[in-house]
Amino acid sequence: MSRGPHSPSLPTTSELAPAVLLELYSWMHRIRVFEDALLALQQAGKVPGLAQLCQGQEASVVGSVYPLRPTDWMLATYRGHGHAIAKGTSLWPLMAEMLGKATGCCKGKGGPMHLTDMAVRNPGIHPVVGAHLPIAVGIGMSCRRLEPGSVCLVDFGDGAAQCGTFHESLNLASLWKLPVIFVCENNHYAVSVPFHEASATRTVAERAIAYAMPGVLVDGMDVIAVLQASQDAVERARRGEGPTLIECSTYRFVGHSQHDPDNGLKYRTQEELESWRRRDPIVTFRAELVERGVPDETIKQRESSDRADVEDAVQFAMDSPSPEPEEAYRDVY
Ligand SMILES: Cc1ncc(C[n+]2csc(CCOP(=O)(O)OP(=O)(O)O)c2C)c(N)n1
Ligand SMILES: [Mg+2]
Repeated sequence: MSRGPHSPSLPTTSELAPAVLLELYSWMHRIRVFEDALLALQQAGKVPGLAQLCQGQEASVVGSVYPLRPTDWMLATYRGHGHAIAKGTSLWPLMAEMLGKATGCCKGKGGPMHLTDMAVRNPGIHPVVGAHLPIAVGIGMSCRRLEPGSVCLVDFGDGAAQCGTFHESLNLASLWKLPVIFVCENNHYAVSVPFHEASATRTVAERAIAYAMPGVLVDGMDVIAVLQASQDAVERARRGEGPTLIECSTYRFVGHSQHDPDNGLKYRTQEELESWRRRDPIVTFRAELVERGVPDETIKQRESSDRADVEDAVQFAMDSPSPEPEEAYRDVY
């Protein structure tokens, strides 16, 4: 099953219907279950290349992407498999791509690090830190000229915010009032380097003033807070008023990659990890759903359907063939 992309006209947060709340929860839950399965496949040696997980950051992912229309564009980092799911890539070709199979959304040639899905306007998750920000500015320019009303959302980490491309991109996007939404997922570490040891400013959001755009700092563990910030930024961009910088304060529950297998405990403390885990966006939002009147049984049904879909996607990927050798020369420029 592939659930369709998102409502073009979302109500304000206070008016969000139980069905929308359930949808937001389910997107986060699917991403978590998908990544649990991906991790198990990786540990079993089935994933060629690195698959870097966004576990803990799902509220930032889903809240920021949800207001986008199917016709809007989105770019993310290597940690962007959740973004691909939220933008509408079906779990089956996505999982097949993770295993480098011919049925993958890049015919097995993208893998976990170079995934693209132009069918949902995701021109790529990018392994080179900060390299996709100028691409987002270019897409923003093409949106303004060729597809007025469309926007481009670009997700990046706190490490990327220290790159020269960050400054160039924000400056140009603001100068030309391009419809770009810059979303920094500040998980407080770039590999093992803490944010406060790499940034001259206390936050990323406060840098927006230097580029004459709004800068918003949100709780990246709260899907509704992120959604509201993203929706405001998307609407501003659609009105032709230019870009916004959103900083989501969040945390990854796992190591930077499979080469950092002890959940990053060489450079961060168990207490810090536990204190963020107590704010797990999926657990806390589930409790909020129940409080807002969504029946527990309905949530459980959705959870088991998410799990069944992921299991089916894994089976599909495992059963799929590898690409033929000639495939290496197709779609290459
Ligand atoms: C230009 C460049 N320099 C260095 C690297 C190696 N590298 C891979 S991920 C990473 C850290 C990025 O941290 P951040 O932007 O905070 O994203 P996060 O991994 O926390 O999501 C680095 C330095 C790279 N991929 N590209
Ligand atoms: Mg980071």
